[in-house]
Amino acid sequence: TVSVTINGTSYDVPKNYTMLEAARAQGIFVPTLCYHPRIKPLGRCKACVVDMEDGNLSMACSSKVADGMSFRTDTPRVKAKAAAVFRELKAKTMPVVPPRRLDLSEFENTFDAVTACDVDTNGMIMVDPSMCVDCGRCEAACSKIQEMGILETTASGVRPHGGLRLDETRCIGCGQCSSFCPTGAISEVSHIERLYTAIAEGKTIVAQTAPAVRVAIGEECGVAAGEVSTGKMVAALKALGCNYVVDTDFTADLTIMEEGTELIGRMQKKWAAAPEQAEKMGPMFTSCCPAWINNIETRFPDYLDNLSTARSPMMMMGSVVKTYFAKKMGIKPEDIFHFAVMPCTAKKGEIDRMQMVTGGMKVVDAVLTTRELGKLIRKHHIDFPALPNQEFDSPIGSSTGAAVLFGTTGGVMEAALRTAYEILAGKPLGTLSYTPARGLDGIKEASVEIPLKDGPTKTLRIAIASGISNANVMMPEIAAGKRNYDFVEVMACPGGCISGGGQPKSLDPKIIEKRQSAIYSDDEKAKLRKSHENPEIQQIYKEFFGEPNSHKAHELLHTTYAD
Ligand code: HC0
Ligand code: SF4
Repeated sequence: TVSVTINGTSYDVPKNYTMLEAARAQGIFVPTLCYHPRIKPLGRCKACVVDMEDGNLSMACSSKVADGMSFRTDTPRVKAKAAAVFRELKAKTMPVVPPRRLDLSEFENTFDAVTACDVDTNGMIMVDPSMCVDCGRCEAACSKIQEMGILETTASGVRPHGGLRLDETRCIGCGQCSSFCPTGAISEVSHIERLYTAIAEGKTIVAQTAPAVRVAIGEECGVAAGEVSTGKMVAALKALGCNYVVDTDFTADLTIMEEGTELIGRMQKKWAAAPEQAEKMGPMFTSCCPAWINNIETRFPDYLDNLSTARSPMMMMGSVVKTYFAKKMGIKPEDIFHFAVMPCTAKKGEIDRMQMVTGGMKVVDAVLTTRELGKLIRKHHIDFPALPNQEFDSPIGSSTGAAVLFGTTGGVMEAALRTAYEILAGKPLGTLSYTPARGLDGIKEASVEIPLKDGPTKTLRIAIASGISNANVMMPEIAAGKRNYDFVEVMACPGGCISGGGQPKSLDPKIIEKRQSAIYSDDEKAKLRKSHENPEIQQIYKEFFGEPNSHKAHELLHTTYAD
């Protein structure tokens, strides 16, 4: 540690701290705007200046502490500087002409009514330069964290690079930019109006909720980060007018059955092939992250045949709700409005993919992000922390610990191994918590030895890419034969869905770890922890699908990709 004096009092602080971290650690307020704990200091807004002993002003976000240093955060000129920064921003972001709402009802399946002028959208995110304060956080999220380089911030606000419109770029819709934006200049395309319209039309409202929403929705409505709010989330959705609330975790278990069966089929062929031929087959990639699908379609189309054909759990739930569930409940599918609450902005694009049209229908009608659900809960004055816990609706509401793991990087892999290993080896994988798949490293890999129940021991080489930048490093190396895998999980957001682009905005540097621990604890608490043990999954195969990868399963639970 080093000793620093702040506002006349001395403190011992770690020597790698910035002045900002040193002050905040003592509870001393320093205003910031462009600073974000998960981005290297940008030093753009200058709201965080402090008064140094030598009479200079210094930016606290980007200067390190030194032993014996002394500075003040409370002098009149520091306050005047911060006030000037915010005054200027306010002037910039108060549009002279209020944005005009256009009637775009004929396009309602593509995007909701959007504001006029310069607002740009690709159906997943929306960019409104008139609200931009030029802090640069979105640009850093896109180019430094995701390494996509789609955006640039200029004096006239944020825009895609090179004068392109968003849908002319290779933006994958991950929404990381929107979760770092402090003003709403970049946001998700809102689907809240779709829900209100459906309620007004008297539709039967069915909601599904993603694994990662339950560990983050509380942050929007007065619950501490890292707590699991499943029961309150269900209660809040019922209070908002949902007739049924079902669990995406149920179809995460269904995904394991479908994708696991597909993997086993591929591996049996691969293990039987000559080694050279086997290597040429390449790995199977997971297909549940829509931003990853967008990325592979635009950047690596040669690998489309390596994507699992399983639809994402969200889309599987759409099919199940409008067929199996509708029939059981005696409701006509066209009278159902089915929406998903997701931690993700790219999911808003996934529901519009033409490959997902099933029986002439869109099976998921809208996607609300965790942030949008938070907004609704607050708008309707629902006292979230005080809500009683409610259960998901049967018979598509039960799930296992394996399913909730989907919400974090490595979780799909771990869930798949629990089931695939047991089917192949005829006995359980030694440990339920498979540590090589855990944690937040960008690329994790492991070899799993599987003693086949009817043959020799085989090796399954797995890898997990957390964040699209890591996937984009991995892909050319796979193509060059430098990385040889059998099964690869990719999630486009670093950490997986827990840090999805539609999750609550947070300035807590440990937020991803907190949400990840919540996911792991939810798995540990579950009575059943393997997808194939879920009784409602066994029932839906018995009553409806027959068996995994059956003809009916292919029709409703699998898809194709665009090249
Ligand atoms: Fe995810 Fe999913 S785990 S993508 O991250 O697979 O968004 O939470 O809902 O569909 O289950 C997001 C989260 C989902 C899907 C599931 C998968
Ligand atoms: Fe970049 Fe993702 Fe934002 Fe698109 S959605 S601009 S890829 S951060």
